Amino acid sequence: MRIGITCYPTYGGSGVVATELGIELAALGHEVHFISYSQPFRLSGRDGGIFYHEVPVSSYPLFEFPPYDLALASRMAEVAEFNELDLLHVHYAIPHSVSALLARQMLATRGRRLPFVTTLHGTDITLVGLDRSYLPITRYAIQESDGVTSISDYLKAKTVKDFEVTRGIEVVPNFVNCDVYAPIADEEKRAEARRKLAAPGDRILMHLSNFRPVKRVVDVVRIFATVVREIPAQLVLVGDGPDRSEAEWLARDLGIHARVHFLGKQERVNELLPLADLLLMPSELESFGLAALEAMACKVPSIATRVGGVPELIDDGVTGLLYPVGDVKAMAEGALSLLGDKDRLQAMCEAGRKTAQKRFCATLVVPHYVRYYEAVLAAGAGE
Ligand code: GMT
Repeated sequence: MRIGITCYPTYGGSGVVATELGIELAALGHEVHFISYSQPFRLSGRDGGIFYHEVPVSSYPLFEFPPYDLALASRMAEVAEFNELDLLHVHYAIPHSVSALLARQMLATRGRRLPFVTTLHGTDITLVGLDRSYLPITRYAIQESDGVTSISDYLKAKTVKDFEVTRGIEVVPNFVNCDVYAPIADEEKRAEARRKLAAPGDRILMHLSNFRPVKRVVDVVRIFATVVREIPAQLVLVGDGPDRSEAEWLARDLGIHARVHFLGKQERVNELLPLADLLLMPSELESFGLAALEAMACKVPSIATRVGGVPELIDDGVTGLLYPVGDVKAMAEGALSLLGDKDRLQAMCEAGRKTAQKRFCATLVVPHYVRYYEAVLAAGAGE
């Protein structure tokens, strides 16, 4: 198939899923065309069969708000026509599904069929999508998509309820490449890499996100502050975003900044995650929680919140520990008790990797997307 993929190319789960999907599809022999305003950050020239088409958005004094969604629709239609795309797959409903809808209509007038699949990721439904200024058009574009997928049962139910969507939604969970995200088998190599972040004997707690308010990065620092009062440990924060400065200030105010390391945006998180003992994901909401899955594949359990789609990923007490949002004390106690129980921690590491392999491995989930594309194409074949 020739597939066009549109996503937010910046640091964020939906862009990561879209990019990894493109890479996996290309590895299966499909031709993949990314259409976005800049190159998705995890794409950096990894494989053949992948093409990138930038969407130029021209500014004009009259445009206080340059209309990216229109420029995107035009580019989608062009790329589809020039490269004979079979379908478009857009990640994050706003505004990508609306642009795809326009592109489909534009091409229909030229006698060309361009079905599109919309994948719902989270805040496109739970936050931004509920804004009255976006809700009607988001609902319309979801309803009119040729296929709609959601990354969890939770998000599907939320979409049906809040958007009164009546069309079918296929749940296709997020996935991880279990070869790329894997523990470091050689203990000496792992110990050597850990020494760059922590003294021998120190525990490493990690956080990975876009540092948006929904991630509650301040809670991460507070959890760590309690942990480090009891045991020698380091906190490694990967990513960047609006709440980073507040977290940095808090680490200073609490006098723990020498043990808190803000690494900023990192491209090869698969090399960092296996160095951690625990991942902290105290989010207000996660429709899935991709960072926790990537960590599980690396044999790193999460201390996380029982929200949204997280319980579909993390089996509380088996592959991680779940707590109410904001219960920093309980999360710190959970982290301490797990780190203090070698056998339980080891069992959780093993169970996490097994779950990643059995339920969320790219080799299982990517073919699910392919089957779904085929069904979408077959459904409209007679039109
Ligand atoms: O995190 C966000 O606010 C936006 C979104 C994104 O674009 O990164 O994240 C969502 O999609 C991820 C990938 O499917 C999921 O793992 C996240 O749980 C989900 N975030 C929320 O639901 C808050």
